[in-house]
Amino acid sequence: MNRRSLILSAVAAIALSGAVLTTVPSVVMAGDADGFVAHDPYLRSSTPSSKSGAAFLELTNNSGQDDRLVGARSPLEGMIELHTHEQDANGVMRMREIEGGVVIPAGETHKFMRGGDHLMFMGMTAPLEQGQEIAVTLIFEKAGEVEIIVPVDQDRKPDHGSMSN
Ligand SMILES: [Cu+2]
Repeated sequence: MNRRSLILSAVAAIALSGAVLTTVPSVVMAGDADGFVAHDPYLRSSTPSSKSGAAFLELTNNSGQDDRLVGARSPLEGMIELHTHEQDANGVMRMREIEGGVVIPAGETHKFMRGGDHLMFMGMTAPLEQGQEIAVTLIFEKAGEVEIIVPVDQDRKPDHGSMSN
């Protein structure tokens, strides 16, 4: 609850700044040249009945200015945190929340990928269904809210730099 209220107050702060939420949030599909382009998004859970999952995508900033992804939400129960993986002192890879959001400079692409940064879905109350399409709202510091569609793909294998399915 604590983290959730923190995120909600962050969103409220953005709204109060007047930068966003004064209009209907823009819906940006892959290929929109003027905002953020989400390439190949997908969401999966580690086991079919898991109450948490992770979403991966490549996010390109075509907005013309540096920006920062500060949060995300979806209609699913629970919440979404921005996570990354890092090695602890014992050499074990662990997930942790990214403090302060993810900076994406103008014209650059940030990869949310297996073993790296990801959108962590926590506290889900129903299992993800293969092929289900989730409307995920990405919240940017400057661009405001951008909705993308993220399909559930439980079968997706990690990419290893090659272009394959
Ligand atoms: Cu995570």
